[in-house]
This record gives sequence, structure tokens and C-alpha cells, in this order.
Amino acid sequence: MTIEDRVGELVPKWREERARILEEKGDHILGECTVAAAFGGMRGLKSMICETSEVDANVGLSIRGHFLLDILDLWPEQTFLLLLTGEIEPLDGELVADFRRQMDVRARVPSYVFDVLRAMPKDSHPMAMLNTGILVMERESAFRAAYAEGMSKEDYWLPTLEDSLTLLARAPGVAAMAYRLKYDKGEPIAWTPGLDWGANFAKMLGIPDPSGDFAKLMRVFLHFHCDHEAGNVSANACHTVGSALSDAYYAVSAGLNGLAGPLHGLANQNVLSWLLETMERFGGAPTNEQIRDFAFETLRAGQVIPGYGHPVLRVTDPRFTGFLRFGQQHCADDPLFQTVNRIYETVPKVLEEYSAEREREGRGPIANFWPNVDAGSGALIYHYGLTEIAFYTVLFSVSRCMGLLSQLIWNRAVGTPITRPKSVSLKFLDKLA
Ligand code: AMX
Repeated sequence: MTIEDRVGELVPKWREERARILEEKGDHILGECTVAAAFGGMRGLKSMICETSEVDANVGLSIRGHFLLDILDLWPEQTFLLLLTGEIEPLDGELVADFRRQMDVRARVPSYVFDVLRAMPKDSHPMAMLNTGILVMERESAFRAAYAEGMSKEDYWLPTLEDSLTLLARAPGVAAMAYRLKYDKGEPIAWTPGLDWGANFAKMLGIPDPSGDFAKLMRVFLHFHCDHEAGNVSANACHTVGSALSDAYYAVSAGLNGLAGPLHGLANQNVLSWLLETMERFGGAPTNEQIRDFAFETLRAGQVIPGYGHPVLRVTDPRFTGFLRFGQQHCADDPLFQTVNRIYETVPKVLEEYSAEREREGRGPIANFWPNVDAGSGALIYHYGLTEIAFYTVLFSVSRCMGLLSQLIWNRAVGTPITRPKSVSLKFLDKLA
């Protein structure tokens, strides 16, 4: 069975379920939008549907109902299929085999992508390079071609799936191409047929990996960053653009442009800068007391502590816990990793104190003192020799393509309409009784 066959079996069920729930529950109220919520980024306002994953404030990410901590060992192929179908496929299952076969067929990055990336100014951010590389391939969209030929609405999901598989196959290659161009690492390295998605990405980056542990880290990294329900900036942006029936290339590129922001995916780059700055200041792994002082200094300079806090989570992010476990197994002696641990021991208490201080001054509290996904991943990547920290959000992006695309496919399959919330003016608000 192919992935197309399996999704084709599921589409009627998804449609029936959506229609039934809409019929039975259509009038239920999910939440109220206060004026404060409209000003405040609609934080927590229940107003979107997402089948692929859920983020509970107190336990973090679950993918199709499976808590991340229960499925830490999935390979990215399994992650994508789980997001897409709701089922955990064994690694030797036929859909994993089909995914790998399809990646092998679709992975070659066209030479015009290389030409475009090479023409970009040298100081272009790697995220701008990745997103340009994705966008420039839009001309190959199966969805766009089928739409132009008058495809029926019933069939929208199929060329969306086609585009998604092509994009997933090429995203590691485009990312690796951006890395090698930007940092003068030599010619692009081609996809290796037969090798899994994560190890292929590791290999195309060209990081020496005699132990194979960097490839293991890439598999873990790609698995953990795959999805975080629908309301976060990148998923929301991808969803909104996709809702206009812009194809997967437009939608994913839009989503990843959001991921490039420092309050979102760019945080992993900022975390490492802050970590390295701390170590440089104290000439090696700092003590907990030194970290405490440096953290207060950062906060008093009006900056955030990167990697800590979250719009939804109120506990340690399970993805951080997973990275911590990987680090304990593979690089427990690395001073950088030890610093990640010490920051974890110190920063939540600092943020708690600082939050109380803010409240005394009449400013709002900090809602969450705990580490998010970005607090630990960068140190592990750095450990294996990928030290160009501006590239870290690109790694995150390759993974996040899986969630963005599986959400897009579901929405196309069930016919989610164009997104169009209503805005109001200050004058309108002022007149409220
Ligand atoms: N350091 C210092 N201050 C922080 C803070 C941190 N780590 N986290 C939150 N705060 C501050 C906010 O800046 C805000 O201050 P303000 O009222 O003066 O503007 C106040 O606390 C209230 O914010 P909040 O309700 O706790 O969080 P939020 O939902 O508005 O923002 C987030 C969430 C992630 C943007 C914020 O915690 C932050 O900036 N963290 C650091 C950056 C980071 O790690 N981002 C990555 C998030 C995960 C991801 O998407 N990859």
C-alpha cells in the first residue's frame, strides 16, 4: 500500500467525522474573546481545529494522542506518518518503506534552486535562504497545475499530498545546500538512496560523523520539532495562507517565515548565543551563582532569557526533557551541555523572583518559568561540530515541515474554508457599553 492509498482510505472518514461533529456540536461555544484577548495575540483562544497534535499546558506535546515522552524513540518517517494517519507504523512497515521510496524518487533538488541561493547576498540569513529555496520550487506545484485544469474540490487533498511529499523529500537538501553555500563548505552533497530521512539530512550537511551519533541526533531533532498544534505563529501562518488555496510551497514558506522570528523558532539560535556568552564571560562552564547573576543582568537590560517561557506550556517542555536525556547519554562531559543543566537548575528560580519583582512594580507576571524546546537542542548540535548557530532554526524548519504539511493535507481533505476573522477599531472598542 502507498501513502496516497492510505490517506485515500482515511479521507472519507475524516469528512464524515467533521460533518457529524459540525452537525451535533456546531452551536457549542468554545471560548469568549475579550477585548484583552484581542489585544493580546488571542493567547489561548480556542478557535482553530487541529487533528495532528495537541499541547496541554501541563504535559506538553502529544502527537495524535500519544504523549511525546511515551514515543521519544520514533524515527521521523514514523513521526510524519503518525501526524498524517494517526497510526504508529513499525519501522519495517509498508508505509515507512513507501515513504522512503518516495523520498528517494523525489529528493533531487533542482539546479535552479542552487543558482537562486548562490545569487543571494552573502549576508542573507539561512532562514531567508531556505524559504526562498522552497518558494522558488513553487513552479512545480502539482496542486497549482491541477487547480488550473479545473480539479474538483473533492480531490484537493491528493495534489496537496503530492506537493507535501516532494517538499519533504527536498527540504533537507535545500537546507543543506543553504548551509554549504552560506558557510563555504563546498559543493552540495546529494541525497543517498536507501538511507533514512534523518541520516540523509545529517550526511548532506557534511558534518563529520564517524560514530553515527550526529545522524541519531538529527533523527531525534526532526522527530521532536515536528508539530505543536495549529495556533503557534508558523502553523497559524501556514494555515491562513493555505486556506486561500495557495499551494503547499507558498503556505510552508509563509509558515517558516514566521518560525524565523526570535520569539518563535529563532530562539534556539539565541539560546546558544546566550550560552556561549555566559561561558565566555566566566571562562568555561559557569557556576550556578554566576548563571544567576548573568541571568539577572540580562533581564535588567530589558532582554528575555531565550529558551525559557512559553505561550501555552506551564511545565518543562517534554521535548527539552528528551534532549536532556540524549545529552546525558551522549555528551554528559561537555561543558556546554553541563551549562545547559546548570541553567535549568538556576533560571526557573530567577524568572520566578524576577516575575515577583515585576508584579511589585505593577507589570504583569511571567507566566511560565520553565524551559521550552529551544533551551537544550543547540548545545547538542554544537557538540557535534555544527557550530554556525544562525543555521539552527533551519534544522527546526525541516522538521516543522512535517506538521505544517500534515495539517494542510487534513484541511484540504475536509474542505476547511478560507480564514477570515473580523477585526474591530479602537473607536469600536471605545463605544462598547
Ligand atoms: N525572559 C524574560 N521575560 C520573559 C520570558 C523570559 N524567558 N518569558 C516571558 N517573559 C516576559 C514577557 O516578555 C512579557 O513581558 P512584557 O509584559 O514586559 O512584554 C511577560 O513575561 C509576560 O509574558 P508571558 O505571558 O509569560 O509569555 P508570552 O506568552 O507573552 O510569550 C514567549 C511567550 C515564548 C514569547 C516568551 O516566554 C519569551 O519571549 N521567551 C523567550 C524566547 C523563547 O524562548 N522563545 C521560544 C518559544 C518556543 C518556540 O516557539 N520555539
